[in-house]
Amino acid sequence: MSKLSKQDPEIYKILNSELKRQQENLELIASENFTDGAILEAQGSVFTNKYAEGYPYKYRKSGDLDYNLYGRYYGGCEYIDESEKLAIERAKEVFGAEHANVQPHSGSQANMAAYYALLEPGDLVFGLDLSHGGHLTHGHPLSFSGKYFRIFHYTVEQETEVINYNRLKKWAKEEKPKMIIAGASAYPRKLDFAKFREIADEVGAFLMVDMAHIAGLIAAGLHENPIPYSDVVTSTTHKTLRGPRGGFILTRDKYRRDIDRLVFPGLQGGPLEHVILAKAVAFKLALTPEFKEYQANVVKNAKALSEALKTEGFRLVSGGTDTHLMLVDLRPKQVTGKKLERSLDKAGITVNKNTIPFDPEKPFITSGIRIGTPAMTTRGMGTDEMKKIASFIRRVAENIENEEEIIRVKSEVRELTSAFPLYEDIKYE
Ligand code: DSN
Repeated sequence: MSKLSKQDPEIYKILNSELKRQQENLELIASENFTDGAILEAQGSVFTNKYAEGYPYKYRKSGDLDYNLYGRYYGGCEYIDESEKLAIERAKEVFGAEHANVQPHSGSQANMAAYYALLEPGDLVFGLDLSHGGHLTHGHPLSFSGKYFRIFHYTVEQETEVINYNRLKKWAKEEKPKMIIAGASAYPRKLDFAKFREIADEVGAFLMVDMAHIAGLIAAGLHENPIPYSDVVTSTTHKTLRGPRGGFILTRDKYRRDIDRLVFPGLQGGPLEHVILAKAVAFKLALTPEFKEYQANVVKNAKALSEALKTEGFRLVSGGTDTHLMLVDLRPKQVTGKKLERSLDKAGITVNKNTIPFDPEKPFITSGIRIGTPAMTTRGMGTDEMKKIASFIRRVAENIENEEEIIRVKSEVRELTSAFPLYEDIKYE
């Protein structure tokens, strides 16, 4: 019997139920994935016990970063330093960056550090509108980003549902932002970082890229790398990158001290060194040929799923996808995102409702769902399974009040997932 089961059977039961849910359901949330067992092991390790405010290096007066200088505010950090140094050096290698800060607890904190390092309160920032695929921390009025900075939300073009860079340039010339954010959490097409840079240069703005969703694709060379074009790049480690839940920042050397100061002591205290240990593992795995092959399959599956959904009568925002995700317009099926999300849940299919550009519905109702293939590709599913999944979604959407059909779909979902085992070596019972 495990320690946890003896000490806290109530929590143990919840943990076991979540493992079962992940094993039995079809996980289609575009920002989720199933991380490697080695990463779970690193994250659940004794590194969780250690405080390590500071960095595994110090800056010399000259501005040089020196790993030989003790940069922590606590003793006993020799192994923590080795691990964090590896995480930093591997992150730099994966993305070809000059400097990496691997301490942000999350993507939001990485973004906060980037804004505060480069901007003054009240500066004008360009970010993609949340309902057009952007992110809360790209200037939503309820987020710190919308409270401390003036925000201009650029949108996709109504006819094409993609960013029109000429329009973006025109807006930038009129408004003169101090920073342009390129990045999204529900945008199915590739981002043109060279165009973003050109626009930023024309108006003298910083270019910040939030690559959280596409970091895995970038690491595998399947999406243009933002590093040559941007001043600072933020990301999470747990989406396509398939690492532990957390954030990191890549930047040019000229901003590294400002970014480091902002992360600690500016925004955070003790770094989560058990997560950093696991981030180091994730960056190592991202350098393997298997990882590149996995990312290629993620994209292949996303294309197959989007085509199959069209065959099943759905409309895809922008007509399809170049990445790991797609936005499905549910109006042809006369069902809302809220309703379909709930019914799919009953059938063991996990998605999230999502606004589509120019959505007539409120954000809590929505006309769309967002679907991604990273998690199901990790399980080993391929294009045949994507066709089955599209048919399941269509059957639920067309039988939203028909419990019997939903239960039939659920049993087929169980059959499918049981053919692609997940975490077989984890036994909580
Ligand atoms: N919440 C994440 C997503 O689902 O895209 C973004 O941070």
